[in-house]
Amino acid sequence: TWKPNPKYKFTFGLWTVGNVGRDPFGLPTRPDLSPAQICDLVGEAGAYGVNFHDNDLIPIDATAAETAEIKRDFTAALKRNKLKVPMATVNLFTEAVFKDGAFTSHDPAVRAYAVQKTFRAMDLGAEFGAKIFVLWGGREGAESDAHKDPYIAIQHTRQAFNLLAAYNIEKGYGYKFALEAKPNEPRGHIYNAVTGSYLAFIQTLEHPEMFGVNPEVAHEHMAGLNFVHQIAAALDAKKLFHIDLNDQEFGRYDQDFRFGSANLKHCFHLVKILEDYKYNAPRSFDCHAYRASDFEDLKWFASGNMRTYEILADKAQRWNTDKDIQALVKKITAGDEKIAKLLKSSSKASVKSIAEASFDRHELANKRLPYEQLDQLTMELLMGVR
Ligand code: GCO
Ligand code: MN
Ligand code: MN
Ligand code: MN
Repeated sequence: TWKPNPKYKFTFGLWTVGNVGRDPFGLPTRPDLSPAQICDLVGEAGAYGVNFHDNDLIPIDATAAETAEIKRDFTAALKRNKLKVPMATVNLFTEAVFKDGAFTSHDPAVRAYAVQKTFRAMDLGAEFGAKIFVLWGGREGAESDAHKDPYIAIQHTRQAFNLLAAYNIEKGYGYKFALEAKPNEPRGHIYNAVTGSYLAFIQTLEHPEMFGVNPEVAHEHMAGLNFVHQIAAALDAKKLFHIDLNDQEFGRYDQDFRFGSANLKHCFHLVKILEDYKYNAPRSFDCHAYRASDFEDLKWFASGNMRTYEILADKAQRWNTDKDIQALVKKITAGDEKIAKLLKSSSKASVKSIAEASFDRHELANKRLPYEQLDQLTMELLMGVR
């Protein structure tokens, strides 16, 4: 049971399952896996596909011969595991040249190099059929605003995104760019810190239709925000091009835990909104196994992410069909249909009717909202006793 259903398009970044357990304080605890070994692991677990940064697949200093061999091995591994590559991205954070950002570096040559590196990552992704290109501004930020003018940084970001869109058109790649916000880490402050910032920023680009967002659970939780509400905004804007699923204790360092392992209730509501509104792009797990885990445990990590999603999708469906829960939902959402209709229109007639209507606020306040009951039933469903 809970075998991954391809309809969910579960994917893993090569860097997620391939994470070797290095952290700022400690050395790796697991051996390096090749891209092909990662494909075998997630393929065995039943994933739909894998994603990569340019340099997860091809080391930055690889020779032409090495590159060709890696591509050959990777292609074979994709094939034997029936894996797709729906998304590709670019590493603009590891190399020292990006120590003060890529698209927002002071140095125009660094900015141009970052754009060129992204062009090449787009070429690489296209070779493997990727149609979504994620842009996460790893080091686009500052520790102090004395260092960089944030107003100019926004303009530099726009210049880069416009160039990427132009390249996408010129090459006919048909990419949709998915912008990923993160509030802090690895910089003290990061520009476009939350998903909502990008939703607004997209409208200022030369090709807004090409750009959407790639929200990540942990990133909004690091900022203490409600992730599900960010997803609602992205869905409403028709801009949810991709999603990074993982988990994270609120307010802590960047933990990248297995999906659903820390905030099950939030994850339930997340799965519910994705399923209710028929999100249809890949569900990508951007997390890594605990540092203490070994290769065997990695398999639990990989399948655990997908199992939790499917179990929560099942719970969401039960919630939508649970008689007691739905009776409560019906009660709390019921209201005067004629007034609801007025509110839907901003016509002169609607404005006039609303302006002239009479309301009894005391009577309106009397409506019962049995929220304790509804939340408890929700929790009991989640705890498995309904
Ligand atoms: C992080 C980020 C990254 C990005 C990835 C794709 O916290 O490290 O979430 O994992 O998603 O680099 O661009
Ligand atoms: Mn992250
Ligand atoms: Mn991370
Ligand atoms: Mn991410």
